[in-house]
Amino acid sequence: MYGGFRGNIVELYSMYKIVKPNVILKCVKCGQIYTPKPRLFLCPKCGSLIDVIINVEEFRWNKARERRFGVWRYRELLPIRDEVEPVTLGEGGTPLIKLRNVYERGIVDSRNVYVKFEGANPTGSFKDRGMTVGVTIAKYLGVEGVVVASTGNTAASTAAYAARAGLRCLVVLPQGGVARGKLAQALLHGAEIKEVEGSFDSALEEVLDKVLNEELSGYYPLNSFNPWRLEGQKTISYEIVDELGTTPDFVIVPVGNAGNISAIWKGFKELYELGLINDLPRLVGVQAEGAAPIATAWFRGLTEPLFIDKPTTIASAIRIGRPINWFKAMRAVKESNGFFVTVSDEDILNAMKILAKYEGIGVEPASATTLAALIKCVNEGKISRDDLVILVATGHALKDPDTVFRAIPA
Ligand code: AN7
Repeated sequence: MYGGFRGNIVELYSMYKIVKPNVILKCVKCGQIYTPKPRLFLCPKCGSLIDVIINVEEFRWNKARERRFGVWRYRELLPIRDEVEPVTLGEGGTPLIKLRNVYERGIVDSRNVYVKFEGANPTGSFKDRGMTVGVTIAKYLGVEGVVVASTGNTAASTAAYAARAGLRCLVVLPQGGVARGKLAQALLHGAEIKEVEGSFDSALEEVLDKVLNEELSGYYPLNSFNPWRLEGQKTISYEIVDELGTTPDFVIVPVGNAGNISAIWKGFKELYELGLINDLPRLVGVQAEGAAPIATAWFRGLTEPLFIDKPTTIASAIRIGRPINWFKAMRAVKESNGFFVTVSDEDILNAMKILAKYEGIGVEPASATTLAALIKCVNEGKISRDDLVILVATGHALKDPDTVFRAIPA
């Protein structure tokens, strides 16, 4: 008992050295409030995930814009104390590219579409936004290393930021399920790689079990059940508004473990609650047909996902059957008056080729789901041709060269 009590005081102290005093944690389901603790990931009362809540005093675009375009431009809206120097590689500040040619050529009947090109991040995916915050916390907590389960991009990003911070990195991957560019990055940045049988879901289960049983006590977990990491990812929304000066009608996001769509919604909602935007966008979550536990449940009007054991899709990044953030994501999409869509592997490959050939934008298959979804939604009349639409293109084409060679034999 005494040890546990002492541990809590030390944890509380160590956390408030890193996060601002106006930050609390809140259970997403039962609403219970907690003081920030580095390893509070599941609500002790009801077992659900946790959100970070920041009581922002003031945010002014003008002041923020004196800083470089990127994650740390929005420091007032992030939980990290001003005096903490972040572990950064210059993440965020990615291009917002307006599509031109696909409309003119009659390929996509929508003329107000922008791609938020997250492939331009330091390791080539949006994960870097989360890792700059997550690894900063890990570094100042003084842990030995960081650990993640991953379909690839999280591994690549964590490995790079851990290297930058001088921390060890352990990545747990589904054997044979990770695209080669991502595996190469994890190796190059010096991660220790452990492969498990089955899908990403088995890898995540292993990490979560070990973390909850304190078997990996020297290692700080940075999967998206870690709410601090998602604080970095919410800056995608800040940047979209910062650059457009308005709220888009639709934001289309690929959904795997469902952390990113949850973070994006949190970002927009915070701007709305601070009076910085007057409207909220509608969110469209996209899953691949063979890996659609949330979308299939949504179609049937269910409020809980239909988990699947063997997810299949060419888009290995989102080959996930038991998304841990399902509750946050379903709530976000519902609150936004949005919806979920599924797309076939054929549509994904086709969309990937269209973006690359007609617009010069090279994305990996998971990201191409967004254009495939837009085409489907425009055809079905769910999105109209003048709507302002953002496609969140989460990862770079170089991540998965093998799929390109299979789709376009050289
Ligand atoms: C390119 O790297 O889950 O819905 O372990 O790499 O927040 O999971 C990757 C996910 C979309 C889905 N696009 O985001 C991992 C991992 C790309 C991705 C997603 C991922 P979430």
